[in-house]
Amino acid sequence: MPEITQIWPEDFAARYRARGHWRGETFPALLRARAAAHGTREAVVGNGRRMTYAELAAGAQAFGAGLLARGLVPGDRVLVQMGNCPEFFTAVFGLFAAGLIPVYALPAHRRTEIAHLLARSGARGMIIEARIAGFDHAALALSLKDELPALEHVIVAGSAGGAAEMAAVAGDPAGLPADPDPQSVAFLQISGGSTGLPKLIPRTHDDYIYTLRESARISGLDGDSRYLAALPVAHNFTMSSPGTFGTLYAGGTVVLGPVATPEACFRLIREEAVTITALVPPLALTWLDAAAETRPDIPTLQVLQVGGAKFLPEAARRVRPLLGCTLQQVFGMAEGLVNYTRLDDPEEVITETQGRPISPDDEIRVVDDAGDPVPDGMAGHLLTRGPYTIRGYHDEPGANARSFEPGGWYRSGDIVARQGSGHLVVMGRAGDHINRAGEKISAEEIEDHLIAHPDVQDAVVVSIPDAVLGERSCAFILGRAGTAPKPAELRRFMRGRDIAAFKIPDEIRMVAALDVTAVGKISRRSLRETLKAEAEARKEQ
Ligand code: OOB
Repeated sequence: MPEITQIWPEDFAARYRARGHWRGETFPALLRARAAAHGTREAVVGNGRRMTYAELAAGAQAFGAGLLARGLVPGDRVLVQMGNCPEFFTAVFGLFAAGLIPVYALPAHRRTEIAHLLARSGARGMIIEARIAGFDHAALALSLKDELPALEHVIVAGSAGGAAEMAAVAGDPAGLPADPDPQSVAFLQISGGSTGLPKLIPRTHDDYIYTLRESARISGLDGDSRYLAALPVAHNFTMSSPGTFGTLYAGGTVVLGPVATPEACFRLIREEAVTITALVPPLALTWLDAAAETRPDIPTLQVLQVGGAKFLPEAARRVRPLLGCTLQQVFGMAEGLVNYTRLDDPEEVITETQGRPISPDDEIRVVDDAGDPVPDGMAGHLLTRGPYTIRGYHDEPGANARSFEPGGWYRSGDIVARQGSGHLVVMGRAGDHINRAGEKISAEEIEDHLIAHPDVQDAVVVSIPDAVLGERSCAFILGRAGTAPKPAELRRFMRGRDIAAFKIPDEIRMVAALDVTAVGKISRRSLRETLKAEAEARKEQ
């Protein structure tokens, strides 16, 4: 198992320290400091529980010590798959306190993704919610434990036969290790996955806490802020932009939304006096429609952040009139770079751009296919490096060679245009990836599943523009000679592959042949063009 590290060249690291970005802060020290400064203030509210900073810190320390008492050792990886529940914070800060490294999985992930993340990270433990939205995560975890010798510990919030209960895992905090090296890896975030299964993104204490401090400032957070987590807590947007961790950094209160529907969230915003929340564009659209209908009384809400996928100006302009708050567009990636519109930017910047970088030391290059810089205002590939953008994925030599350029530049796969002011406008993606309501789907991964069907000779997955989801997926299927699997049968087959449900193609089309490019590769471009022509023909009707 390769060591888990994230290393910037020493001259860059020295600059990031000298400029005050990396301050040697660590997650265990951060929570202790907040608990000491305002222990009685509410840190996390959700599922009918209210936890103060002192309770969160004490609970996390006892839990972390309990994990070590069970035989985990600092540096071990532990996969965390939980919904938006307070125990998520006890678990993750407990892992930090014990020097253990969380690996974040999303609730939508199923056996295929979880087994991959466990194997790649070499995880020795899993901390899960026994059930999330009706799915039995405990049964899945226990069956994986039988199969994977490295996976020794399954701990559940709630209860499930055969697994340790989180509440019973407690030890003496005196047994916790010294604080980690601020440049060491704090956790493994996962990539949106543009090719194949999710990749592991090692983030350090120093680099991530820098983004929390600056994101909190840019989004106007302070000790009175109340952040509603409506999106999954394990996603990088919800966690750090400024998200739940940025809120804890600022000494505010995290309010957990079990679902992101407008009815439930408007009520929570009212009851919990929420000041800021974050959505992906399709959810923002449902909130806007609901608000147009019901005119909710939510005067405490100051900021609505929208990100994860492109939010169109048309919708963006409706935010203030309908929700009575400032829109903040957020264009970020788990690999690092995050852009924000600033709260005091002119209205047209807020509605028409995806913001500008957090840091004066975020370096941005917009280049053409040959790698040459394009002038401002022209679309090109976004390359970036900076004080919180990784220099490589964990144990992915192939992906690292593709995604990182000499000099350490990360090739984001996004096509953007930079304005003279430094604001970026996202124009699309270069790669074969579908951004379905902010969930990133790798075309290649889905094609792999489809061609596993005995009647499928070849499969190509492309995105189709969708008014609600932004993009949806369409699979073109070439059947084996003499066979034509039915779309319903292929859907059933895909469900049986134990993958996240959002990856099952929205549309499946049988074709008699697939166009190929000059080098004999199947032409996704020609398929996309077919779909586009169809959409335009429909519009004209
Ligand atoms: C966020 O992170 P990921 O890692 O799930 O996905 C990153 C990709 C970007 O490369 C881009 O393709 C797309 O998601 N994206 C946007 C966008 N925000 C993200 N595309 C257009 N407009 C936007 N506002 O999605 C993420 C991480 C941190 C903060 C916010 C989002």
